[in-house]
Amino acid sequence: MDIKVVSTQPIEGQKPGTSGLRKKTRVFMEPHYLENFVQSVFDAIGGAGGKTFVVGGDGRYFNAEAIQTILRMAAANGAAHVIAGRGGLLSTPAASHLIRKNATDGGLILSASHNPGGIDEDFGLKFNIPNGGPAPEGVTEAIFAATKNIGQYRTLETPDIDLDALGEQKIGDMVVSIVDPVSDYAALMQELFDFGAIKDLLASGFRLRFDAMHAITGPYAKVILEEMLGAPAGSAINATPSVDFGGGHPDPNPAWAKELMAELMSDEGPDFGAASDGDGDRNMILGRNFYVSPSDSLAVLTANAHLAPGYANGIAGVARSMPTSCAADRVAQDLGIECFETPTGWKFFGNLLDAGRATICGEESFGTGSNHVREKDGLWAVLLWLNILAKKRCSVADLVQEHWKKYGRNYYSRHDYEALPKADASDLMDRVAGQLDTLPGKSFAGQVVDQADSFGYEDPIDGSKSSNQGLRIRFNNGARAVFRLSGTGTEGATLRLYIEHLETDPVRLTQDVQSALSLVIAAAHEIAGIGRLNRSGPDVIT
Ligand code: VG1
Ligand code: CO
Repeated sequence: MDIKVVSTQPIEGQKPGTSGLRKKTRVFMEPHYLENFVQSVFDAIGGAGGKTFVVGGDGRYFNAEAIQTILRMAAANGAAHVIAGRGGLLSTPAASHLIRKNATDGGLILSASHNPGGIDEDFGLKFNIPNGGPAPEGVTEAIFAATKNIGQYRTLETPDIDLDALGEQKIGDMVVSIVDPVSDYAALMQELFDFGAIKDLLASGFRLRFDAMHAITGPYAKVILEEMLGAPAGSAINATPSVDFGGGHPDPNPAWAKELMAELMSDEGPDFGAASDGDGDRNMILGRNFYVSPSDSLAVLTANAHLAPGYANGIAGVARSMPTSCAADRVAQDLGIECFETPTGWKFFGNLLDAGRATICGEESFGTGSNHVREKDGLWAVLLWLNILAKKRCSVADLVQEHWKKYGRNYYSRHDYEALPKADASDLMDRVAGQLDTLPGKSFAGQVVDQADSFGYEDPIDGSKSSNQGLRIRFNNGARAVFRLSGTGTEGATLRLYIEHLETDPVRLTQDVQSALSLVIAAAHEIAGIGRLNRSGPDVIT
């Protein structure tokens, strides 16, 4: 094996964000860019020598080329074995499962998730640790430190391997196993859910539509929903992964999943609709003429998970990211289980899941998952919903509305202001942060501030601390506004404003969401001076 040691220099800005390093594809394609980061990952984890990794991605532009580079570098760094998905494809949850199932030393997942793909769009790479979850902050900081110190990387001069050939090949001394991306994951889903009950539901005339948004979940949905569960062919749409996601945003929300929304928001629509994102870890759930907000979905799944065999003994606890609505908290209280509030990003759930303190976790950003892997999981959420509906035999709307009657409804929305000049976004955050101490007692749009703080988190398992995780303002009527800057964008800065208001009056449970929240929105605008952004409104409202 002829190892090539290439001299390089640190490249600015290789700091992993909420979920790995995300940059414009052309940036990742610059000389040494990918190589520097990959070598830094290996250096930060004490080298790759003798180790086994899982490698796969969401199939976006540059996925296959980047995988060839990573494989050569892994071999040159002494790795013993890499398990890769056929065609270089693995959904993020499937990669997490393979990392765990094979007791590997971690994995490299290539994805920029819900961000568009293509040579002029986004690319991303993240390292997951042996528990299958995204590297926690301690590890991402070590990786970033290594990127600032790097002087050389190791690679080989070898021809590309055939990523489409199942079975074993060798690069230098390293074995590469190419595996079917779907089969192990599908088997795991079969263990967790009552496939017989879901099959019966689908055979009874219940119609479903799943939109893979030209991204990674297409092949998974075809096998699981159509072949294994018997949904008619064509139930999964946009099911062939493409390098640029058909030119769209593979982001499962009402703004980007327009085709699916149009079909479901009709009296003749299917009974159930769902979509997933670029790398398969997000989900949007719809019923006929009914949209389920992700925060409500988390609460409904927590309340009903016991109907699925994998959770028949109940769940130990639930965890949600701080900006996610408090709907799940009341379910946890009712069930007598623990409820955790963590910073945004799945990496913060890992310790709680490993320790058995949380079983189900969720984020307002269309992410839900459980202890079956250490990532959020789009198809898992779809299957849990179907399992619950198969047992309850009611509509999505009835299930959620019954839930609201019992627990109240957290009206909830997120307003995103994208690609802002960085200075404008940080000025706004400074403006809010500067007022935190003096806000309590003051009134905005007729609502009085009760508490205001900058969210910090101390991990209850390992005691690690994370500060500055969002600015929270709570009003004395229980409403809440949260300000945060995105850690996944690749252009300027994205401001996220999260707003929620709890309604328990049974006759006020079916209002229009934006109107129900209008006073909290007005108060948030006033406090932050949103008008100074010079935008006519948010770019995306979910
Ligand atoms: C966003 C979401 C966050 C999610 C993250 C990764 O992060 O808000 O909840 O965990 O994306 O999801 P940010 O920092 O942009 O708000 V994915 O599906 O992009 O891996
Ligand atoms: Co994703």
